[in-house]
Amino acid sequence: MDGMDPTQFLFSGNQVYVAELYERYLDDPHSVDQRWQEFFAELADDANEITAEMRGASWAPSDASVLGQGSLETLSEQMSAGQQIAGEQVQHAQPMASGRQVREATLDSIRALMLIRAYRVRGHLKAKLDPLGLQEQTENPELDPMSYGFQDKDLDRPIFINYVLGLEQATLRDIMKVLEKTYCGSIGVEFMHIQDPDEKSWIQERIERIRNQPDFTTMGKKAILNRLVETEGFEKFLDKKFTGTKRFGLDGGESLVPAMEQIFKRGSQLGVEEIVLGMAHRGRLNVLANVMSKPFQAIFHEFKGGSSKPEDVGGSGDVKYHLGSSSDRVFDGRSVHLSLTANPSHLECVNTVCLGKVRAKQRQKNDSEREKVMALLLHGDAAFAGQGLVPESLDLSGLKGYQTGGTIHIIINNQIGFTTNPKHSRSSPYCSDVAKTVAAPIFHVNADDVEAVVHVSRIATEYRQKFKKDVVIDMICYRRHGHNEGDEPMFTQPLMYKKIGAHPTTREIYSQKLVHENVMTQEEVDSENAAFQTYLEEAFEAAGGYMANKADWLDGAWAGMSVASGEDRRGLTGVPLERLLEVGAGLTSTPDNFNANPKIVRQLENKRKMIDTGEGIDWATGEALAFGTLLLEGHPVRLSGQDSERGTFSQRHSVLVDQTDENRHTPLNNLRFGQAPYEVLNSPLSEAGVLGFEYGYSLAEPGMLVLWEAQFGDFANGAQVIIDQFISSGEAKWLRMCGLVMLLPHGYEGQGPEHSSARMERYLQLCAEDNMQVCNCTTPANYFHVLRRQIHREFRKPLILMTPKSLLRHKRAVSKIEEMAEGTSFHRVLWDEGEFVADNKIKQVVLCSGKVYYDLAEERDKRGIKDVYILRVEQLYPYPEKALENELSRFPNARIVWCQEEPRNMGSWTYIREPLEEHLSKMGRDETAIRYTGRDAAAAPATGLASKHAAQQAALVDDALTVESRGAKSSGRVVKSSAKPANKKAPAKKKAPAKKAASKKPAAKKSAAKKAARK
Ligand SMILES: Cc1ncc(C[n+]2csc(CCOP(=O)(O)OP(=O)(O)O)c2C)c(N)n1
Ligand SMILES: [Mg+2]
Repeated sequence: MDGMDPTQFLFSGNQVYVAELYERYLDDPHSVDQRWQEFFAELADDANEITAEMRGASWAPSDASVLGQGSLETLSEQMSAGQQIAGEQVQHAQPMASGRQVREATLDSIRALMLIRAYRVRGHLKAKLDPLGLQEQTENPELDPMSYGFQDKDLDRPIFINYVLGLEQATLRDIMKVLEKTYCGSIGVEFMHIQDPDEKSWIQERIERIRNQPDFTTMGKKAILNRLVETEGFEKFLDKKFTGTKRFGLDGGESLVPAMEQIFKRGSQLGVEEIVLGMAHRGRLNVLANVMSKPFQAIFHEFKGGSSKPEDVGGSGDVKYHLGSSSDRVFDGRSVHLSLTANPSHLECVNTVCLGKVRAKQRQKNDSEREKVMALLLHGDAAFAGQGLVPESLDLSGLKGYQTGGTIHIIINNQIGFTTNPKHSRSSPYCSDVAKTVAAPIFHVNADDVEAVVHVSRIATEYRQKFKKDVVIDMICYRRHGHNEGDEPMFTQPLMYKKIGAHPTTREIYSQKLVHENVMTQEEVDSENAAFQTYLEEAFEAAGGYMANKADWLDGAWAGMSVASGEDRRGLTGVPLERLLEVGAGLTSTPDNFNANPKIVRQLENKRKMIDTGEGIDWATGEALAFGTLLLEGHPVRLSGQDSERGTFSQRHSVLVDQTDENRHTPLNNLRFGQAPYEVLNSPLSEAGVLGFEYGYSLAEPGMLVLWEAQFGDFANGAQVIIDQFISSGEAKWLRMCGLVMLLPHGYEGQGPEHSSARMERYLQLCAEDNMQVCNCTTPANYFHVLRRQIHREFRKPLILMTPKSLLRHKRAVSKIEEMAEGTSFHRVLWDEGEFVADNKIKQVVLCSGKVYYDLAEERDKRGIKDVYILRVEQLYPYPEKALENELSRFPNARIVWCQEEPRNMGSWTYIREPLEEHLSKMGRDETAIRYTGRDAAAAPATGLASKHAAQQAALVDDALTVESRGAKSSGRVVKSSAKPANKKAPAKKKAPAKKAASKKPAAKKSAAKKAARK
C-alpha cells in the first residue's frame, strides 16, 4: 500500500466491506492480508470509529444494503495484487457511476459521519441552555460543515449515511437540521465520554430516534402547567405573606417540581417503590409542600413561629428549610414512598447519608437488583462543583459494599452561588463535570423549556433503572431574587438581575405556549392560578389552629424503640458460655484445603487456646466474639473503614486470604447456618463520605450493628462535618436516633503528632443533653459489652469509642471468657487490680481513662506502692455519676488526681474537671479540687521524638503516683516537655518486676470486683 492515502480506501464506495474487514482484523489481525494489517494498525482508533459509524444506527432498518456489490475476497484479492483501491479500481462499487462520482459520494459520506460524530460530542456547546442568554456562544469550528470540506453548494446533494440518524441518505441541509434539533435545542447531552458501549449507544439511540424532542399529550401538558402553577404560586404566596423572610425560594427554577414528579412516575412504572431524597436549602419548602405533600397549614404554622413537632417531644428543632419529611405518593395506582432526609446547612454533606439509607433500605426490601429503592439528590451549581463530598459520593457509586444502583442527580443550576459567579466558582466549563469521573451521562437542560426538563427526567430515570448507574440533570435556570429573600442581588450582579427583572416566569412562558397551541385558553390558565391562590389563603387561615400531632421518629423499622432513660443502661449483654464457645470455634477454623498464611495459622491457634482456656482473650478476639454473638442472635454487623478487613494494626483478620489462589474466607460468616450476615468492608480512602454513608445506614437500620472505623483516630477530623452536623446533633435537631459506632484508634505510643490522639476532647466538647456516648475502654471484655450494648437496649445512641493500638497486644489488656458470659455487663468505671492497704488508708486515687492505666499500674506495681488506687473511667459521657460515687466513696481519705497522657488542653481533662469537682462537692468530700497530672498544654497533640515522648510519659506517670502532702498546691502539676523520667534506672517501658506475679490475685481485688460488679 505504499504511497497510498490512509483513508483513500474509504472513498471506494466499499465502506461496509471495509468495516467488515476491520472487524475481522480486530478479531484476529492475521486473518486479513498483511497490507490491510499495516493499514489498520496505522489508522488505529480512527478506523474503529469511522467503520463503526458505517454500520448505521442500531435502531435503523437492518437490511441496509452495502454500497459495493463485491465481496471481501474480491477486495482482498485486489489488495494482494497490489492494486490501488481508489474508486476507479473497484469496479463493483456502484457500477453505473463513474469513479469520480463514487469517490465524491464516499467523501461526502465520510465527512457527514465526522460531522455527526462531532455533534454527538460537542453539540451541547451550541445548545440553547441558558434562559437568560447571558453567555455569548462562540462558534465551534467542529460543528461547522465547512471545517470538513463542505461548501455552500454541497447543501442539497443527497449523501449516503447508511441509516446513521435513522436516514439512509439525506442532504447536508437536512442532516444539519436533524443534528441541530437533536443536539442543540433546549437540551445538551454529554454522553460520548461513557466507556461502556451499551450505555453509550442506549443514550444515543434514545435521543436520536426521537430527535430528542419531548412529546406530551394534552393531558400531560396540562399536568405540567398545573405543577408550575402550584410551584410558582406557593413561592409568590409566601413572598406576599412573609415578605423578606428567608425561604430560599425556587423562583426561576420551578421546572424542578414537574421534573421530580416525572422521576417518581416513570420510576414507579419501572419498579421503584421508595425514593430517598437529599437536597439543600434552595426550593426545599416547595419540595416539602408540592412534592412531599407536607400540608400547607403545617408550613404556614412554622412560618408563623409554630413548632414542627408536638410540644411534648424534646429536641432543639431546626429551621424549616432543613427539616426532613416522608410521605407516600400514588402514581397510576402504584405507591412510592418518599423520604426527604433532614440536613444541615453544610452543602452536599447529606449526599452519602442518603446513599447509606438507600443501601440499608435495599437490604430490608431484599432489593438485590437495587431497583426498588433509589436516591434522588438535588444540588446547587456552586456546591456541586466546589464541595469535596460530591466526588466522594460519586466514588461510592460503583463499590461493592456501598453501591446503591445509581443515583439521579439534579443540579438546580441558577448560575450563581450566593454572590459568586460561575467563573469564580469552578475551573471546568460545566458545574457537572465532576460526574464524568464515573462516566455518568449528563443532560444539560434549559429550565425555561419545562417540557424538555420533564423529558430528560424521564430518560434519566430509564437510564438509572436500566444500567443502575448515576446520571445527572443539569437544570440551567436563574434565581429570581437574592440568595435569600432579604438579600439585594443588584449589589453584585446588576446586569444579570436587570435581565431577570424583565424575564417572564417559567409558568408564564409555558402558559403562553399552551394557549398558543390551543391546549388551554387564557381564561382557563388565569382561573387555575386564581383557584390555587384561594386554596392557599384558606390553608393560611387554618394554619393558626394547626398543631403538629405526631413525631414520626419511631415509626417503621424503629417501632418498639423508646427514648433513652435511666442511668445504668447496661442492656443484657452477657452471653451463655456455650454460645461464646460456638463463636470461638467458628472464628478459629478454616475450610478444608484452605491455605492460610502460616502466621495466620499461628494466630488462629493462639485464639483457639484463648477460647479453650477461657483466659487471655485479647482485644481482637473480644471484638470478634461481640460480633459473632450478635450474628447468632440475628443482628447483622456492618463494619466499614480503611483496611478494616485486616485491621490497620493487623489485628482483626476478619477475612482470611488463601495463599495459593487468593480465595477469601470470612470466619464470622461461617458460624452457623441461618446466622445474620457480617459485612466487613475495606472502604475507599474517604472519611467524610464513608462516615456519612454509615451514619445514613444506621439511621435506616436500628437492628444492625453499624461501625465505622478510622485508620487512626485523628483522621476522623476529615469527617468533622458529619460528626458535628449529624452524629452529635441529629437527634436533637431532627428527632432521628442512630446507633452508629465510631472506632477511633487512640493512644500515646511515641508515634508522633499525627497518630497519637483521636482528639477525644472534640467529642467530649460536643456532649450534652444525652446526645451520644464517649468511651475509652481498657479491657476486651468491656469492649465486648459496650459493642453489644448498642443493640441490646431499647434506644440508640451513637458510640464514640477510643480503641487501642499497643493494647491490642498488651499482656495485661486481656480478659477472661467468663467476663463475657451470662450475668456480666459493661462497666462504666473499672476498679484497680493489685494489692492495697485498707480502703480508708488509700492516700490517692488516680482517675484516668484508656491506655495510660496500664502504664500507671505497671509502674505502681514496680514501685510496690499500695496506697494509690487507680480507677478507670471507661465511659466518659454520659458522666458515670453513680458508678464513680460507688467507687470514690470507698476512699474517704484519698486525694483525687486526674491523670491523662494527652496534653492538658486535649484529652478529657477540660471536659471532666467541672462535673467531677461538682460531684465531689455534692458527695460532701473535704477536698473537691482535683490535681491534674499530664502533659502541658500543647499545639500539636504529641512530640515527634520518641525519646521525648518516653520521658514525658514516665514523668506524668511518676507525677500521678506521687502523693503530695495535704495543703500542697492542688491545681495540678504539668509535665514540661523537658521532663526527664523520674526513675531513670527503670523507665516505664521496661518489663514489670517479678513481684507482679504475686499481685495477680490480690486480697483486696475480690471485694473491689464485687462492688464494681454492682454498678
Ligand atoms: C459547606 C458550606 N459552605 C458554605 C455555605 C454557605 N452557603 C449557603 S448557600 C451558598 C451558595 C450555594 O450556591 P449553590 O450551590 O449554587 O446553590 P444556590 O443557593 O444557588 O441554590 C453558600 C456559599 C454552606 N451552606 N455550606
Ligand atoms: Mg446556584
